[in-house]
Amino acid sequence: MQSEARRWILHLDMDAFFASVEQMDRPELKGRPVIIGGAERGVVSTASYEARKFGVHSAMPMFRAKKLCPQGVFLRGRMARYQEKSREVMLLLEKFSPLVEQASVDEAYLDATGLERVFGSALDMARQLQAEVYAQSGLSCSIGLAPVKFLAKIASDMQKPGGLTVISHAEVPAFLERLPVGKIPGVGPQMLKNLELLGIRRAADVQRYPEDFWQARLGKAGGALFDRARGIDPRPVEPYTEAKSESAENTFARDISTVPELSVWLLRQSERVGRSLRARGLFGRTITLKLKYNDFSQKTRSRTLKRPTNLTRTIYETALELLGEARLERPLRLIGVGVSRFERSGRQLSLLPDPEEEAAGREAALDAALDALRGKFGSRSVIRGKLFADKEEKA
Ligand code: TTP
Ligand code: MG
Repeated sequence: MQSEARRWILHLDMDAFFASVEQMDRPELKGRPVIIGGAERGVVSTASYEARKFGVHSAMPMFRAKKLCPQGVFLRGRMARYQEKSREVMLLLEKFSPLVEQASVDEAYLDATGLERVFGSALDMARQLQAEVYAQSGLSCSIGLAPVKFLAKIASDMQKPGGLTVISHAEVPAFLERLPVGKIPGVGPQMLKNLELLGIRRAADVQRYPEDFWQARLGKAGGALFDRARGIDPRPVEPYTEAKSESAENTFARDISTVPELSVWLLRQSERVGRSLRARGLFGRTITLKLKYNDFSQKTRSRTLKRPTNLTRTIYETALELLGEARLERPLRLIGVGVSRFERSGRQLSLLPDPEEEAAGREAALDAALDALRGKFGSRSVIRGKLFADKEEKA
């Protein structure tokens, strides 16, 4: 507990993120109820704080939002733009600490331990960060500062929008005395009911029963609940390492020198890489083609895309372009494709504003369907046949 005493975790969450971006890009929308949604299952993605006064909130059916707030400005949303602003904010956070973990499209944790010495106090650092986010991105955020992750997250939500909430080390016990147990992450509606039956309403009440009791009932989750209820959350801030990559390569039984033959391998590899990225919920910005000639000399060529992707088609087509540019010098004994510079997906990737994104959405649906089939029947069950034939002929 000694080292815990000086730990500071900051959690940042943008205010009404998608709606705020629209209000910033279109100043005439400032102060008006803006509701983003409809693209995904006909529900609200988010609503500006002006719209929330009418009772509109995320996940509500759009028709209901229209009834509650007929004067609202209803928009489908522009996911690419939100991703761009998200990236901007995340890069800015990295100027404050190398330990930044993006948790969703508009949320991040930052390990602020020790930064208080640089900025005067942890609170000063948080203030400066909040001001900087606003100055640089034009968007407002709420910040929570606490000794551990889950408390920082709860704190960031306490005074939205524009909030800055600190739970100091000394305040933690009193905070847990008051905290409704349902606010502890992992406590869902069913568990909440069971806890209520045991007379447990506040986080601190969990301690009325010993750790064994919780572990016997809930297993691992019981241990975590018992810990959180005492203010313990050992999870570190895990910065995302961009160096990671996903790749596939094959050495041929005999050397190959024609593009149509090579493209068959590339397609298979793109599929493998894409599928693995999709399974991990990752998107990569850089596509790399690797070639090894029959004299064992090796060559790589990379291209960085405007938007991160995990689509088989995009990976494949980029690799094919790179192959076209490589001008094969001699027969190849190996070809491979890799994707790197990962970014996390937003969870709302089916918000499809512009035509390019619409096409990407259709591709994503196709990939998802094929992934599901392969998951069921094995990776060799589905083969993309003529799908990319037009491109292959050109190549
Ligand atoms: P949140 O941070 O949950 O919501 P928010 O930023 O709009 O509002 P606030 O944090 O001030 O309460 O989610 C971030 C973005 O994610 C949000 O702007 C839109 C999107 N989103 C959805 O698309 N569907 C959802 O159900 C939720 C909760 C969010
Ligand atoms: Mg938010």
